[in-house]
Amino acid sequence: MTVRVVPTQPFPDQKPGTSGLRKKVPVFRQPNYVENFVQAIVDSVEGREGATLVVGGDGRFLNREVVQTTLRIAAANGFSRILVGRGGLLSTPAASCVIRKHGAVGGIVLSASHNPGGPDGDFGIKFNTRNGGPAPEPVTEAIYARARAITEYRILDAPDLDLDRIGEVVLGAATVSVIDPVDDYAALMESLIDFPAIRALFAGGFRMRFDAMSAVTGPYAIEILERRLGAPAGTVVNAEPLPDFGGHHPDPNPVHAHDLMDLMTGPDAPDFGAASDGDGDRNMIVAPGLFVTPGDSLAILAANAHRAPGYAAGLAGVARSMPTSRAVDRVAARAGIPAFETPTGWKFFGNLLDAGRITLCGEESAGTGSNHVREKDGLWAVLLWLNVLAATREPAAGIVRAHWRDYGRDYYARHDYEEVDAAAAEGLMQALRDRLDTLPGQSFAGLTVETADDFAYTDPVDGSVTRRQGIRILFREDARVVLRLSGTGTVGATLRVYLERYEPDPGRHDARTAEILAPVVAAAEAIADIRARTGRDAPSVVT
Ligand code: VG1
Ligand code: CO
Repeated sequence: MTVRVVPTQPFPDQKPGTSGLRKKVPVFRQPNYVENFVQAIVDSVEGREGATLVVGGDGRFLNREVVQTTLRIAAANGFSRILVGRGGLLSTPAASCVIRKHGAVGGIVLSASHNPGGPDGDFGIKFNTRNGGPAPEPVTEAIYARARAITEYRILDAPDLDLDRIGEVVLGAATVSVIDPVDDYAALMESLIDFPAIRALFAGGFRMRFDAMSAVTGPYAIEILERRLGAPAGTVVNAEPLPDFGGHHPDPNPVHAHDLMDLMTGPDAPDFGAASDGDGDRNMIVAPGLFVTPGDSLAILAANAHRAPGYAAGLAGVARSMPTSRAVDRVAARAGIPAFETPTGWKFFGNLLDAGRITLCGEESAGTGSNHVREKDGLWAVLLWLNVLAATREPAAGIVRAHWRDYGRDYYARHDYEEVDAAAAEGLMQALRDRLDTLPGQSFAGLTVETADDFAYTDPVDGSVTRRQGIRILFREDARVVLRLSGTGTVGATLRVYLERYEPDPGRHDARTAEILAPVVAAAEAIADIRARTGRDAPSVVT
């Protein structure tokens, strides 16, 4: 097999965002587009000569083709061992697990996460480093710089490999191992979570539904929930990964997982409901009649993690992304452990996890995780919840309500304005930045601004500074508005408005979120002029 050196021209738009390079499928189908970016990644991997690389994706449209291309480029660029999930599949957390367990120098993960797939949907390529986590900014910057200057790529002339059979194949100077995508991950879960207790729970008649949303977690959930934990067949629905996710938006929230919501709010609700996203790193938790916000879920897991064997020693600390509700901070304060506030995106948790400063962390966007891997992990969160349910034998909704009574309730919602004109969205943010200093002391819709700033983060481990991560407006009434632009959208700009209000009084924990947040919504509108600037009367999605 010969290595071909192919001349190419750079594409100017290969800049990784919050989570890798994400574009519409037709963009990735341009000749050399994939090859350029994969070569740019490979060029930025130090010590690749003789090293191990992990490759896999969420099974969406283009997954198989891009896996084949990636294998051929990796084999032509010095890697000696390449691990790839059978069928080209690996969930994001499983990829992180495999990288760590097998001492790989990194991994190339093909996914656009919760974005829709199919010929007109989205595709994505991201790089994870040797700790198993998303590449930090200096690495993504290096990849982008390389992609802008690329003049050639190296690729092996070889036929497609059979990805459906477990085993080893020689590819040029490299060996490709097709591995079971679930094995290592399931073993890790079994080492952290009390499987016997959960098995006893299911044996006692406990029922749940896990909606894999026709995405990558299906095989993982079937193996772990149904086979190893004894949940009845049919517990996992939409379990087969489909290239277009059955035409759905594989985003586990009350809007896109409405079948699950209907079931859980109806008369036949099982004891527990959960869902995961396209690449398996997000989770949604629903108790009968009660959606658990990701911020509450993080706080509840932090307060109860010691019930699972992997966390019996307690937590070193916790972290949340800045727009995530402050519920977990209250748990940390009571436990006397540090709580960190980071910019949006899992890569910012990496240093804290590596340094042992935190054990658990999470984001409002349905991401929860721990130091077991370096990605957020959907199924892990579901298993930790099941562990808590099995250990306490309390109903899920009861656990949530007791938590509110104990710590107070953080009412929370996110309003997304999708596919807004990019210049208008930038204009809105800039106008806000320009008047931040004038806001404190002013009142809007009955709320008085206490502080307002543009969030900047100094990493406590390496001292690096990341600026302009979103506008925070804190009100005296213990309410907060955060505004930022998405770094994962693929069309125009997406404005995210995060709204929250803390309510300590248990007598007021049963109100509708929209009602409690109405003044906060009105204040955000008054301050940011959202309607006029975006030309939208209402958000595209409220979660
Ligand atoms: C969104 C979420 C963020 C998450 C990111 C990747 O980013 O807000 O919390 O880390 O998606 O998640 P943005 O920049 O669009 O707000 V996933 O499940 O795509 O790996
Ligand atoms: Co995801």
